[in-house]
Amino acid sequence: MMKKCRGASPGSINSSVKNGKENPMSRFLMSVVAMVAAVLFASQAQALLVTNDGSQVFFDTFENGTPGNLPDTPDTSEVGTWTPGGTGAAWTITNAGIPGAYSGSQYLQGNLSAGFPPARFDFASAASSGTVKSAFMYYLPTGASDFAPLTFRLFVNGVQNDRIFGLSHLSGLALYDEENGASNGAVLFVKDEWNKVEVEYTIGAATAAVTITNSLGAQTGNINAKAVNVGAPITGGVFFTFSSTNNGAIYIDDIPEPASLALVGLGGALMLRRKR
Ligand SMILES: [Ca+2]
Repeated sequence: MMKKCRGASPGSINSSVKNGKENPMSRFLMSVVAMVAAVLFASQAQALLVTNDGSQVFFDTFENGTPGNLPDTPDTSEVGTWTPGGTGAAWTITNAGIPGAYSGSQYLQGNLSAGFPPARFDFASAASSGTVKSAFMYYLPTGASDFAPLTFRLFVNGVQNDRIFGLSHLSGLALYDEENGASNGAVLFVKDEWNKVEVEYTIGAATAAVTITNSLGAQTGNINAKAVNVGAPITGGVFFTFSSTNNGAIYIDDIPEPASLALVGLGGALMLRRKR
């Protein structure tokens, strides 16, 4: 989406110049197109790690921390706090250039060991109802184990066994339903590239919708909630955990904010107007 937004402005300039003469009407129309496109892209993007009924409850770009230090120091753009859990020392913030930043120049790196307890990072909000969405980027290098390097879970009250659902992947990189022991071979993670992970769950529902977007395209499947916890009272807020028993490194980053995409498009349109 970023590339499409960026590409719109130079293309607009070129198309408004014919035989060395500028066409003001063409430029104006392209400005309108650029602004409309910016709004459309903004409405489609999911930039936030976690929202509840549309409100941010957690967001971290990992850009404000000193590499090697945990947790990230929140800046004004970030919402909520998180803490390393389990063998939490395995987590760090890196700018080492591997695998290459998806957003900005820093991301969360898990240097994880096989076995239990898993390394986790946890964050929680006071929200206890509504539709929870999470979107983030996930990178698994070649050579890392396929077996559950990433788990993403939604807890009822912070107690491990009270989780509503958990998603991860197994050998073959198929989306795996932790609570019910089922793999979905139609939804696959891909190694050595950023995978966009989107999860949407309405608290109390029986399933969560998961979309994994990578070089295979956008793949959608469901994860079933743990039956005993469907409709259970939620007393402790909504907790999320990333954890891993992988023997190797994984990387997590944010997805660029819709606001910044809109500003890119709007800025391009305004620049065209100023050149009239
Ligand atoms: Ca980042």
